[in-house]
Amino acid sequence: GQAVRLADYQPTLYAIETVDLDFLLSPHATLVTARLAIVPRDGTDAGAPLVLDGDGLTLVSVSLDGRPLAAEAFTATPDGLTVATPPARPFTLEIVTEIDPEANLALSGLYRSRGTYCTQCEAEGFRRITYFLDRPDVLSIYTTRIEAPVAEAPILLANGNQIVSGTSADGTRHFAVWHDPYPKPSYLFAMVAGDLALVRDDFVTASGREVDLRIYVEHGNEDRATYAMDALKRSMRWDEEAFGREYDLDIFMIVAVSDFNMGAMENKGLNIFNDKYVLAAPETATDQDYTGIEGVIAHEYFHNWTGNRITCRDWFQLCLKEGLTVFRDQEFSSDQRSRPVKRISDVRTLRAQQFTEDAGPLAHPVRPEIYHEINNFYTATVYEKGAELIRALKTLIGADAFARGMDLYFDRHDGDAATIEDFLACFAEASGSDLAPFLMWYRQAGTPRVTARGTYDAEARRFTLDLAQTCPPTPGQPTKLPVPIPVRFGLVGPNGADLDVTAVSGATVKDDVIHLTEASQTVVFEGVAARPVPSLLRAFSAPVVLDIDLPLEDRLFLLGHDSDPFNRWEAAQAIATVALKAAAAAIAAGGTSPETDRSFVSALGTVAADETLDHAFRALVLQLPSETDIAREIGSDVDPTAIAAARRNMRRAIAEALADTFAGLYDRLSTAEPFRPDAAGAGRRAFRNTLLDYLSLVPAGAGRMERHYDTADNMTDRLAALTALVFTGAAGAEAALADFYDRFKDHPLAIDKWFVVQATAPSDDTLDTVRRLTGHPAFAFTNPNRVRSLVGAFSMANPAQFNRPDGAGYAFLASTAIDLDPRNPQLAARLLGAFRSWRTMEPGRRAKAEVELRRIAAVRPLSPDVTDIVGRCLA
Ligand code: B3K
Ligand code: ZN
Repeated sequence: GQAVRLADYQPTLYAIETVDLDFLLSPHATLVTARLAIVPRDGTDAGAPLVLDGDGLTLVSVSLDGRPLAAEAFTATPDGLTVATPPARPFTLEIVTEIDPEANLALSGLYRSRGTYCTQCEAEGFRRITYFLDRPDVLSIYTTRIEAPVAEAPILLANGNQIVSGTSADGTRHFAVWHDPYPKPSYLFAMVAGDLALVRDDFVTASGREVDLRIYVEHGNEDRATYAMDALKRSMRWDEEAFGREYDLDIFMIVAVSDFNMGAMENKGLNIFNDKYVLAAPETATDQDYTGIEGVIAHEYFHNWTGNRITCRDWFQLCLKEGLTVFRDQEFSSDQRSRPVKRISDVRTLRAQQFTEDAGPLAHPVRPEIYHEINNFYTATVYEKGAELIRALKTLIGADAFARGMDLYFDRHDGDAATIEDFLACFAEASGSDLAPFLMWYRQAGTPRVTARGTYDAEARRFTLDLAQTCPPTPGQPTKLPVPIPVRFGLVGPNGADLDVTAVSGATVKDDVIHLTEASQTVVFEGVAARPVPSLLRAFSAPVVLDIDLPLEDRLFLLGHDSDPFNRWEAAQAIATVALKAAAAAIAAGGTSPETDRSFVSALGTVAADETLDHAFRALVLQLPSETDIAREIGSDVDPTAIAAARRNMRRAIAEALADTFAGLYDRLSTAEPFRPDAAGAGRRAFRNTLLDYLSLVPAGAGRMERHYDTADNMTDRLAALTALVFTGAAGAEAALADFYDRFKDHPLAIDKWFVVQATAPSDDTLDTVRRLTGHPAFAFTNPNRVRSLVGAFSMANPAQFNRPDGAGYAFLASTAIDLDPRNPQLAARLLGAFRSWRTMEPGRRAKAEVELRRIAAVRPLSPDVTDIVGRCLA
């Protein structure tokens, strides 16, 4: 792909006011007629060429105002259609293209998923359907006619409301016409046709509009859509209450399909979902699946305002809709469940995905300024860091100003294709503050590092906090400027309560938030009665790395006493990280792990047994930082084998020391309760399964693992037991794997978990197993969920095995991506993200990874998607 630059943005010369689409569906030869009402924009030179995007299209005919265009009046290739000198007045262009949905394995444009016709147009899939100005700042009113054989496709859907339908005299063919009254960019277009079952409900909006809610699934899956429907209704209500946003059409539809490149898509009035984020039943879906469904249903629904009603001017502004919508879905889930637990889970994901991305060759700003392939920018940085920036903004300006800014944004920009500058201007106005410095957060890649040093002067009753921020270089950005960082804090006194702070100087401090705006600032607190333990970055108030060298006793104190639950959890993580880094270094140098600190272990025991704490919270505190987190903290010359060993040793030490406590807690939780996928039930299972995980490492686990598996009445528990059996190489592992397969062989989404367990097993045989499973009848390279469960899980979630010292993991991923690339380049590129940390490896692994990356780069042809990822990895 050509480089596209933000600095080069120009509006189009022509507007497309209405789009009338006509689909004559046929598996291998669908005819698409597009009638476009085109208007030269003010200032466009008379007769300036009209250049439409295409991608792999076959043109059948093109006419202007009803007359076929002469051959010399236009040029058409598969990848574009140019009308040399269009009229200098409004005109209608009618384009007929022929496409082959059945052969479309890239799952972009119009394709078939198990016989159902469906579309995916974001970011640039619409140009695979017809020639168009396929960019988000061209907003049009769409009317869509779909015609198909009744037997093949009894259901015909598109955006908006159905206005006409009919059947041929002999009853074999039918059609439906859908009209969407809201102007939208082409990436939000959708149509679906197939033989699907319907689950219906309804919703009355705050102002009394009745909305017909429909979820379409494959026949037989109707019972498994109830949770999604419930999540949808809760999302609709919440958006009214929390953001004052009502739904705006008479119908809202969700279609679940099996073959989908990502989670879901927010097409206006017709969301299309990966069925993984719709279908759930207790026997086949884990609590994580339920929360995933709730979050993604909410996310896509919330896009109706943040993304659809107000869309992006260009793809550089992707975070305008994605960061904001992730923030909104996170807030929703926090309100539906436990806020601290949600916050900790989100920060774990942020660190694992975004911090890791930000620390390597694929690092890019939340709002990038250049791209070669936009599909590679649907990243943790745009989504998750984008959401963190919204939260940090809210923390800096306060909840009231933030709410006023949101209202202003909705008022002022409804119907617009907007930019980050437009968005920030609303908050600057609402808060009366200058947000120009805040824009640097969007422009600079890299994770800022905040260093904090506290000193207490008992005599002067003064606590001095020296804060400094730096940001490491990232590709194309060698030097960085300071950004405004909200540091939520408390000074924790000896009794565990926050000390009252009477006077401060050195920085703006509003309520419990320090505004760190300079490269370094010293904040002085006067009247501090006793030596405090600073609790900084409470609730993770900004996406930064906090470097504070608190002694172990202070961290243990925060773990036991901090009023901020996030920082209690964080204290345990920090203690473990320090110890795991030291242990990994010792092991890598040929030594053995130092012993795990007893006071830390006993503190974990205390938290585990503290019945005043949520089960879910206790589970999170007991979970050590991941191997990926430890590797990122080490930063260079990483030896993933040593990290895995260090982590395994610490888990075993904790399990051995606390075996009795854990067994007692586990046994007391074993009383059967009916399955409910709510926060309390999920928390109980998470805690019990975390205990089982520890017990699996000691003799006490032996019988419990099998019993846990055999008595499980839900997937969360069954999968936890299966994982423990497989990961410990227990005698019962093979039998459990066989049983699991047998039970769920008709449930592909459950079989995905069976692939994940085997692909993430900490065994030197895992790569062989993964290779063998690619030939399993339940596996298919054409299905992204299968590929992600096996190849993706191995490469992203099994660092020690993917980064095998012999390079065989790298070679496997490279070969897989090379095979996949001609069929599904987006998926191939996504998998190759696993190479994002290759430069941090020790020299032996680094050399082997480089060989594989170069091998991929030399393949011809190679998609723009893979070319871009590999090119950036090697740059
Ligand atoms: N907007 C879509 C993502 C589209 C990805 C295109 N490669 C889903 C979402 O973020 O809601
Ligand atoms: Zn989104």
